[in-house]
Amino acid sequence: MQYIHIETLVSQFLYFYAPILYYLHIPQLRPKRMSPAMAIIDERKEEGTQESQYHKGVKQLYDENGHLQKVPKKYILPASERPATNMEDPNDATQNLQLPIIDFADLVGPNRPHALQCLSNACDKYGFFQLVNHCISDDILRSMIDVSGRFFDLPLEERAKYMTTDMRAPVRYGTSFSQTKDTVLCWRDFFKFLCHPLPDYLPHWPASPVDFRNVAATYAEETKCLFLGIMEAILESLGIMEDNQEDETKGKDNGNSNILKEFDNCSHMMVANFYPPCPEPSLTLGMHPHSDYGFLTLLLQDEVEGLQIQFQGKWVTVQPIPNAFVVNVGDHLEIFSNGKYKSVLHRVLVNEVKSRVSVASLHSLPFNCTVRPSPKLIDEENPKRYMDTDFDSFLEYISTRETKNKDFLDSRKLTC
Ligand SMILES: O=C(O)CCC(=O)C(=O)O
Repeated sequence: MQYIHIETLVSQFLYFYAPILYYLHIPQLRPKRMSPAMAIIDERKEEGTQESQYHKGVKQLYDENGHLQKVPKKYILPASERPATNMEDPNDATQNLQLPIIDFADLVGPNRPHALQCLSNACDKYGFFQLVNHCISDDILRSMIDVSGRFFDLPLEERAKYMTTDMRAPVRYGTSFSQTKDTVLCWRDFFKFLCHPLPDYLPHWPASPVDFRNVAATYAEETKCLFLGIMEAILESLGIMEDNQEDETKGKDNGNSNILKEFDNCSHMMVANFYPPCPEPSLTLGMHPHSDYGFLTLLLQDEVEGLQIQFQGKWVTVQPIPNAFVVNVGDHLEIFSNGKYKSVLHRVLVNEVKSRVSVASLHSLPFNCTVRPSPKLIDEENPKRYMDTDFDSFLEYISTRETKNKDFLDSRKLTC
């Protein structure tokens, strides 16, 4: 009798009470009226869901919410960091800047001495210039913008194959600057891929769109060649080119003295950027103010304006010139030139109507090299202004904090 009673209780529990207890512990099946503690758990869960949504990027956010009327909170900058439209704000970006235009044909022709003067002035005064007549065909440039746009148009599952937070990955798809560290996210998705040596990296590049590898490989080779041409001119404009050759014949190692040779084997990374239309462009940015880490960046932008550089304390918009490159001095060139040519803060605005695509080609010394001020540019009047640095310290720096402005470079400055 006693035995039957226990058995009844057990089966009653299993068949009747257990499912109820189970049901009460599944959050989605819980009754609508919750205790305050239960409500908090639910809110956190919702926040968690949104975070993972943001990690899919702004393209996805935009595509999934065609009706998106507002920028989600996660993208809203503090008022002081928003792109101002207010005339009274001293940081107001109402003007467009006509950047110096360097004609590459002049740099390699009989007008070289004059072109070198213009180049020196551009690097010294602006840290940016537009490069025209550079010999890379319009067709290659158009194809690169086009294939990058088509890459971002692929279904998320295809793009997501390249999502990683590993900064050393040969290819990396992501959003914002650092989606895990940025307190406020940028309205930008990116695809970064290493390019040199090409045979090592090409197999890692996307096989879709089908022409991606072909187009990007041609573009990578051409931009590398162009970078070498500009870099040679920049070394000459710094007055260290002849010495370079002399040192070479004397076989003297003078701290990056053979730098042009080292650039043959340079680190080369390409970044394709995608900025979808944004419902409230005055509250956010496509890219926060930053400088680039390498020697030079060759930026190709489509016809949609958005790039702004800081010039004389103001944000000014760079007008796209069809098929021109926007070239800018990076942190490594600032270090190498011992501060003569400075990397310049730049940022990207977004707009309500058009998406924008740009492709940045970043060039520096091989990843395992040390970058240091050229001894030729150090003397009593110009003491060494920067510590030696390398790519590892840069990666270590950016992967352990939210970086702002030029703070990596600032961390390398010596107080003379
Ligand atoms: O999209 C742009 O105009 C600028 C991109 C940029 O600054 C970068 O990729 O570092």
